[in-house]
Formats: sequence, C-alpha cells, structure tokens
Amino acid sequence: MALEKPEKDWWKPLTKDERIWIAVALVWMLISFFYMPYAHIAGSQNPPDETYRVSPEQFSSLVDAMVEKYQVGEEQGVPVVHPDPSEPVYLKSSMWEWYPILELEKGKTYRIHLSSVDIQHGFSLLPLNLNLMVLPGYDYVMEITPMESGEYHIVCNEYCGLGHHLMVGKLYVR
Ligand SMILES: [Cu+2]
Repeated sequence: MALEKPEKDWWKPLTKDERIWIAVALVWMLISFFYMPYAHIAGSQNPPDETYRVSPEQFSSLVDAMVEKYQVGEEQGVPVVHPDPSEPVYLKSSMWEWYPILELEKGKTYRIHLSSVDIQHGFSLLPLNLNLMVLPGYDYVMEITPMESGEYHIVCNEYCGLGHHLMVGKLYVR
C-alpha cells in the first residue's frame, strides 16, 4: 500500500454521538475539578498536616525506648508492643521492615509517629485503604482510632529495593 496524501477536507462536522461524548467528558471534568477542593476542605481524608523534622538516629532511639517500655511479645524476631494510648507511638520503616508490631486497643485514640531511617517507603494499611508516604528526616503524626479488632497488615507501596515485596508488617487491634 502506497502512502497517500490525506484528504483535503478531512474535517467533518461532529456527529451527534461525538457531541454527546464531548459533553459527557466536559461535565465530568468540571465535576472532578470542583470536587477536588471540596473534598480537601469537607472530606476528612487529608494526609496528616502535623509533621516534624527528625533525624534517623533520634527516631530510632524513640522507637527503641517505646519497645523497651511496652514490649509484650515477639514474632519472628520483631517485638510486639502494646503502647499506652496517652503516649506517642512510633513506627519505623527501613529496608525492608516495619518495626515494631503494634498492638492497639479498639476504640482508643493513638498518635502514631511514622518515619523512615533510610529511604522513602510507603505506608499502606490493609485491608483498609489508608496510604501515606514515609520519608527519612520527617516525622508524620497520624491520629487513628481503630474501630474493629483484628489483624492488619502494613505493606510498603513505594518501591524501595530488592526486598520491597517482603516488606510486610503487622498491626493488631484487640
Ligand atoms: Cu519499601
């Protein structure tokens, strides 16, 4: 097949179907456009706005102090910690581990401090859809009140190297 010149008058008026689809796309685009600021203000799904600078060394020592005070068990070398809701709770991410395993009480409100001691990781709480970026040098404070008891998993959703797929932590709600 030889290449041919395009038709001179390639433009044809829009058909009815095309007009409908353009209208649908336009309306949907406008809904999305206005919904974003609305959800930011009215929805309660914003990422935490309480953050602090923290060095990996400082953060590690806060984690270790909590583990020493509230450890109640151990699973595959990772301490299980049952912290006091009135005190800050720390969760450390590193290649390729969430540390420690937290055991929380249903209906109590906790302030969980999240940070990484090496590179960027992603906190993803399953089966809930709670996702946060975890960065070295920053302490993110998320306030949570678990409402259902059970066993939850924390998966890393930010590719962080060879062991990324093994980076699964646990969280218990009793
Ligand atoms: Cu990771």
